[in-house]
Amino acid sequence: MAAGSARYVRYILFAFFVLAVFYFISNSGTIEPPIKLPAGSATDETPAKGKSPTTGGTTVGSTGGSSNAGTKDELRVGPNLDPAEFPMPMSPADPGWDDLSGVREGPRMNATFVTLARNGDIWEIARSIRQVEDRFNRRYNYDWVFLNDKPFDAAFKKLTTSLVSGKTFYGEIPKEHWSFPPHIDQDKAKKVREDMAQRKIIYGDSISYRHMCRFESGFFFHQPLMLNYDYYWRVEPSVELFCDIHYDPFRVMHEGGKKYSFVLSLYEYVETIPTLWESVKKFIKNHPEHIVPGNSMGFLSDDGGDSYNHCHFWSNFEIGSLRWLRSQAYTDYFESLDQDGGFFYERWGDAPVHSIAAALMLKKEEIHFFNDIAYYHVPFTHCPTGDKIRQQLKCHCNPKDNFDWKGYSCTSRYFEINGLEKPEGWENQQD
Ligand SMILES: Nc1nc2c(ncn2[C@@H]2O[C@H](COP(=O)(O)OP(=O)(O)OP(=O)(O)O)[C@@H](O)[C@H]2O)c(=O)[nH]1
Ligand SMILES: *[C@@H]1O[C@H](CO)[C@@H](O)[C@H](O)[C@H]1NC(C)=O
Ligand SMILES: [Mg+2]
Repeated sequence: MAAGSARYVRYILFAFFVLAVFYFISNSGTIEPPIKLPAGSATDETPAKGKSPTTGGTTVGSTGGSSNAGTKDELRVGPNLDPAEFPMPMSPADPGWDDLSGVREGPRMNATFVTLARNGDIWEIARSIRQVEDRFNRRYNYDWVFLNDKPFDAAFKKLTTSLVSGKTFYGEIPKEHWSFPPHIDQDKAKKVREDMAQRKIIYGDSISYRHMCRFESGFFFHQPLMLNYDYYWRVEPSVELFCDIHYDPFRVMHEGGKKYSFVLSLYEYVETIPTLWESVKKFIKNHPEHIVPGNSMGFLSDDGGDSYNHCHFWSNFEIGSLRWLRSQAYTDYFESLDQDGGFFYERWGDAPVHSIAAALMLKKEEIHFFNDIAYYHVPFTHCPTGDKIRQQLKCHCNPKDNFDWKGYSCTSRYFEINGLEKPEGWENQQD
C-alpha cells in the first residue's frame, strides 16, 4: 500500500516537473519585446513617422521627400530622378532583373495604393497587403490610402501601417459621397431592392453596396487624400498576387502614356444594368466632344455602338490615372449617369461604369493589359499564359485556373481590337 501511494506521489511530482519545463520553454519564446509601431500611426490622415526603410544599414530618403542623389551611402530614390539613368528590367535579359532584394533605386511616380474598406475587413485586407508588399511594394515603398464611410479604428490603422512599407493615410468619406442624392425617389429605389431580393440578384437588396459602387464610380479620386497623387492602384480585401513584379507598373503607366489598366475582363450580369447603355448613348449624344477617335468601342459593342455586349474590365484590380478620372470628360460622364439614377434604380457596378468610360474616352493604346501581374479575386484568376514566363516570374498560380481565354472572358476581344498576338499556348486554356 505504502509503496503504491509513494509511486503515486512520484507520478504527480514528475508530471509537475514536466509541466514546469513546458511552461518555461513556451514562455521563453515571448521574451523579445513586441514590435514598436510609429507614434503617428493612429492619427487620422497622418503619415506614419520613421518609416524610412533601411537596407543593410543604408538609409533611404522618405519616398515622398527629396533624394540626395549622389551621396554614396544613400540609395537614390525619389520623384525627381532621371528615368533614363534607371532603366527598368522588363525581361530576364535586362540588367538588374535578378535583383529583387532591398529597396530599388530610381524614380518614383506620383502614385498610391488605394483601398476602400470597413474595419471588419481588417484580416482580409491584411492578406492582400502582405502579398502586394512581398511581390512588389517592399522594394518600391509606395504610399497607401485607406478610405471608409466610417472612421477607421485603432486596430485597423495599427495593423495596416505595420504591413505597408510606404506611408499610410486614412480618410473618412463625406456623407454626400455615400448617400442617396436628392433627385432619387426613395420609394422607387426601395421597390427595386425588394424586387431584386426576390429575384435573388447578388447584392440586389443592398443599399451599402450601391453606395460603394457609386463612390467607386464617381468619388474616390476626389477625396482630399487622393488629390495628392496622379496614379492609383486599387486593392481589395482577400485578393492574391501570384508572380513577382520586377518593374514598376506605375512607371509603365506613366512612361507608356497609359491611363487605365486591367488584368481580368468579363461579361456583366445583365440584370444589374438593363438601362446603362441607354444612359451611355444619351451621354454620347449630349457630349460628342468627349468621345475619342481611335477608341475601344469594338470592345463594348458588336454593332458599332447600338447595343452593349456587357464586356467590362474587372475593377477590383485597377491601375489608372487619377488626372483622367478628374478630367472634364469623366466628370460630365459620371454626372450624366448619376442623374439617370441607375446606381439606385438598378444596381450599376463601378466596373462597367469605369470600363465604358475608358473604352470611349481614351485612345485604344491608353488601356493596358498587365499580363505579368497574376491576380485572383473570388472567383476568377489571371495566371500568365506560358510556362516560361511563369517560371521567370516565380508564379504560384495554377495555369489551369487562368480565366483569360475561357468563354466568359472578354480578353480575347481586347486582343482582337488591338491587333495583339495572343500568347503561345492560349488555345489549350479555352476551358
Ligand atoms: N467602407 C466600406 N467599404 C465597403 C463597403 N462595402 C464594400 N466595401 C469595400 O468596397 C470594395 C468592394 O466590395 P466587395 O464586397 O469586395 O464587392 P465585390 O468585389 O463586388 O464582391 P465580393 O465578391 O464580395 O468581393 C471592397 O474593397 C470592400 O472592402 C461598405 O459598406 N463600407
Ligand atoms: C502629385 O500629383 C498631385 C495631383 O496632380 C499634384 O498636386 C502634386 O503636386 C504632385 N506631386 C509631385 C511631387 O509631383
Ligand atoms: Mg471584392
